[in-house]
Amino acid sequence: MTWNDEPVTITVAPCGAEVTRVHNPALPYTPEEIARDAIASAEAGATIVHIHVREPDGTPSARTELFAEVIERVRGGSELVTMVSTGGAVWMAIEERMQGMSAGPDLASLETGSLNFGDDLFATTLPQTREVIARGRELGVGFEVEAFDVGHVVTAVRLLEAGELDPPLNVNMVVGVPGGIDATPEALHAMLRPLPPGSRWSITAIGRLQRRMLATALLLGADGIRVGFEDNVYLRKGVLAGSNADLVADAAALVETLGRRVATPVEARRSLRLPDGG
Ligand code: KMH
Ligand code: ZN
Repeated sequence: MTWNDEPVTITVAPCGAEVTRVHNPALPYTPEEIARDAIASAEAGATIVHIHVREPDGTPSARTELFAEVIERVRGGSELVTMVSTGGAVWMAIEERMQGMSAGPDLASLETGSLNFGDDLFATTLPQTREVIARGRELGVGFEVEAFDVGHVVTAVRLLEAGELDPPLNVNMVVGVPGGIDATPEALHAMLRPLPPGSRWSITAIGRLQRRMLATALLLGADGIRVGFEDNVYLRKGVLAGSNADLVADAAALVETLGRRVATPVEARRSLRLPDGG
C-alpha cells in the first residue's frame, strides 16, 4: 500500500431524516437553518454538503422547493459542492426520493441495494437504482454511491463495468447502521476490496465508533470523510455537539493530526471531476 497524499474532502450532513431535536436541540430544520449550518461548516473546513430537507415541524420531506432554497442559500454564502439525498426517509417512494435532483445540485446520493435500517426496511431495487441514474443523467447530476454493505459496492462496480455509471466510481462507505455492515476495520477492508483502481471513496460512520472509523479510513487512504448531525449528534461521549460546524472543525483537526490535509473547494471539485475543479 502507498500512502494517499491527496487532500481529504469533508462532507457535512446537517440533518438527515431520522434524527430530531430530542436527540440534539441544535438540529437545523428549515432551509435557512440548514444552509446557515452548511455555510458555517464550510468555514470550518467542509467542502461538500449532503442535503436532506424537513418540513418546518421537522418531518422529513423531499419537496423540490425546499431543496432548491437550501441550494440557493448555500451557493450564496459558500463554495460548497451540493449533494441532494435520493435516499430520503425509509418510507418514501422512489419518485419522491428523486425530487431533489430537480433542484439543480452538483451531485446526488445513489443507493445500489437494500437493507434493514434499524427496525425498518430501506429498500432500493436494481430497477429503482437505474431509474435514479437515468434521471440524474437527464438532469446532469453526478453521483455518490451510498454503500451500506459489501454487496452494494459490488453492485456499483457492476454498474460501472456495464457503462451505466461513469468512471471514476465515487463510493461512500456507510458503516455502523443497525442492519448494515458493522463499524470495524475488517468490515471496511471488505468494502474496499471490490473497488477498481482509480475509484474515489469516502467514509460515513454512524454513532459512537465514528471517530475511530474515520481515523482508520484516513490512514487507509480515504479521499473523503463525512460528519454532521445525520450521523452523530455527539462531539465526545456524553457531550452533545453545539453545531454541525463544531463537528466539522473536530473532523478537520483529526485529518491534520493524522498527517493529512483538508481539501480546498477547488481541490474537492477536482477530486469529484466537477466543473471549476481547476
Ligand atoms: N435516511 C436514510 C434512510 C442517503 O441520503 O442517500 C437514507 C440516507 C441515505 O440517508
Ligand atoms: Zn443521507
